[in-house]
Amino acid sequence: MFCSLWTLLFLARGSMAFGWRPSGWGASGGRPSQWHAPHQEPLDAIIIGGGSAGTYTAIQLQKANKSLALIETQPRLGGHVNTYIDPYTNRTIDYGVQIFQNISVVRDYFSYLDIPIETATFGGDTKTIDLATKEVVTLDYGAIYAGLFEALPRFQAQQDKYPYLDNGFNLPSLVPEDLLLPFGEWLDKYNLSNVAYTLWQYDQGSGNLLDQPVLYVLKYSNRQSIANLAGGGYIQTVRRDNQEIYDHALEKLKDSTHLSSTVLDVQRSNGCVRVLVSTPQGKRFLEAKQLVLAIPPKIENLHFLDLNQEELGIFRQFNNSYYWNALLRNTGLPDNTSVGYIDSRAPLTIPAQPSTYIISSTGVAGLHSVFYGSDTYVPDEEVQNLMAEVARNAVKTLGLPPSGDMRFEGFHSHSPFVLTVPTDTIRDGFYSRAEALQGMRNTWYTGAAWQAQDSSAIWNFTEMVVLPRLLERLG
Ligand SMILES: Cc1cc2nc3c(=O)[nH]c(=O)nc-3n(C[C@H](O)[C@H](O)[C@H](O)COP(=O)(O)OP(=O)(O)OC[C@H]3O[C@@H](n4cnc5c(N)ncnc54)[C@H](O)[C@@H]3O)c2cc1C
Ligand SMILES: *[C@@H]1O[C@H](CO)[C@@H](O)[C@H](O)[C@H]1NC(C)=O
Ligand SMILES: *[C@@H]1O[C@H](CO)[C@@H](O)[C@H](O)[C@H]1NC(C)=O
Ligand SMILES: *[C@@H]1O[C@H](CO)[C@@H](O)[C@H](O)[C@H]1NC(C)=O
Ligand SMILES: *[C@@H]1O[C@H](CO)[C@@H](O)[C@H](O)[C@H]1NC(C)=O
Ligand SMILES: *[C@@H]1O[C@H](CO)[C@@H](O)[C@H](O)[C@H]1NC(C)=O
Ligand SMILES: *[C@@H]1O[C@H](CO)[C@@H](O)[C@H](O)[C@H]1NC(C)=O
Ligand SMILES: CC(=O)N[C@H]1CO[C@H](CO)[C@@H](O)[C@@H]1O
Repeated sequence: MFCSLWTLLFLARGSMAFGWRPSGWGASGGRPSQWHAPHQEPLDAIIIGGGSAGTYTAIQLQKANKSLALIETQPRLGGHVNTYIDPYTNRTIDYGVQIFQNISVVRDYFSYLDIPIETATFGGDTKTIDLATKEVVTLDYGAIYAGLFEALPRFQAQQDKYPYLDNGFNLPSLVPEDLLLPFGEWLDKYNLSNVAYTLWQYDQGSGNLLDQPVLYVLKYSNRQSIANLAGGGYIQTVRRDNQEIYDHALEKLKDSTHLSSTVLDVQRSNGCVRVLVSTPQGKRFLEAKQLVLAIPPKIENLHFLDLNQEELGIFRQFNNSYYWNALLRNTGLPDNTSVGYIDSRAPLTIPAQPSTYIISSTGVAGLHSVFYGSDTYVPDEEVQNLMAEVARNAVKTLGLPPSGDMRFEGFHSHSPFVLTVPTDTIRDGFYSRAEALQGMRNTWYTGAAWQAQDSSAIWNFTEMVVLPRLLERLG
């Protein structure tokens, strides 16, 4: 009820801050309809970010009969999903998000969106190149798996010490020192080095794995994920079209979704959230009772937000890793052959960053996906050149004839990827202060920074932690 009273003040502020002039209102020069329209009830929630977390939140709020707006900068929902439709075979390839966890939250969500699932399979032949010698090495998979499966239960016993890491970062005020150790030291301490290489392959994009605080590794490789690795199995979509998850969600949400839209300003006061958004149809002014931020909360992404000192103090501290993927046609590598990497001179043979994780077969003739990570900034153009070079070198190392017409069918930066803070900052209670922001100033937070780079775990976190409190607030 306070919303309307503040509208004009907000519009005045918006017009000053962004040079809002009548001539700039929409292509026709008309005014936003909200300017004159008598105020309707504010929406229940405005969600900023239509990736994994924001789309899930929107669908669940809609199911609970709440009114909402979902704002996404891209012309599609889905965030890190990259689905390519091969024009030659009409087959789809997911070279972004690929696998999910077999948990009820995921099964229910996919069933609601009519997305059939099956147990994930990882096929094909992997050649491993040693970056130190630039030669193909034959790995003794029997010994590797024996070591891994001996160590996994001991790894799980360590995870079980921290059940509060399942959802969110609910760290005790005295953060266990083990969680702050660099992962490499912790592996030595508990004789768990046999899990290292496999976790490096799974925890892609998280920077230098062995240097990271154990906390982040246990968040990414959470208990459910390790259980899948140890035997339960991941799941994948039968139609191998993960964009379809989001396209089906969009069909349900289309009246509430603003794609290709940019948030210009957010004002939160007196129990009301006011958002000024630039849409392809012109500027829109939205009001809601609650705000959900489902974007990476790096300070440079939040210029539109009326941050207070507490929020600023949290968001300005995030560091991040960098992650890229690409789809290459005609690399010269055989179909169904993937190329992995070790560095025999590096600790636990894990290649130092920046590095290629894998050149992966896709199951579709002529196409391979490539994944590249760094803990420091690298310009996208340089990464793209490095990926091409890595593919050419792999072909050469495998003794195959070079390809004359290799080309990129897709290339994406997914940075900022994993958001982290330094060890001392964790010890000083960063995450207690961050978690305390939930619900403050009618604002809620979800997404990878609050859980991990794992869609399934993000949906579970959203379902179990964020939505119950948000719905309670909405009454
Ligand atoms: C290559 C790759 C492979 C992956 N594979 C898997 C996998 O197999 N399984 C798995 O579970 N996870 C996987 N992940 C991780 C998973 O994608 C992420 O954990 C998940 O997408 C994070 O969800 P999110 O909602 O936090 O962020 P995102 O999905 O990135 O969503 C954020 C959204 O907000 C939008 N946005 C940003 N800023 C604004 C703004 N100012 N206004 C409006 N919108 C904005 C973005 O465009 C984006 O759509 C993978 C990630 C990558 C990059
Ligand atoms: C939402 O509304 C529909 C139709 O009015 C109703 O059937 C359903 O029970 C409501 N759901 C909730 C969660 O209130
Ligand atoms: C391509 O595949 C889609 C999805 O399976 C299908 O709907 C469409 O008809 C196919 N198109 C062609 C040209 O085969
Ligand atoms: C998911 O797990 C259940 C057992 O909890 C199993 O019955 C089912 O087959 C699994 N689903 C898939 C797609 O693997
Ligand atoms: C470490 O674990 C390996 C098995 O992975 C075992 O052979 C070895 O004895 C263990 N070392 C110590 C010091 O416990
Ligand atoms: C890859 O291997 C699978 C299973 O062996 C086979 O069905 C498929 O045709 C192969 N794909 C290509 C592109 O060779
Ligand atoms: C999902 O949430 C429940 C309840 O908090 C938790 O017990 C479980 O471990 C979570 N599962 C995953 C995969 O995150
Ligand atoms: C916000 C930010 O970038 N913080 C830190 C990231 O990591 C480097 C190296 O540890 C620090 O110097 C930054 O201050």
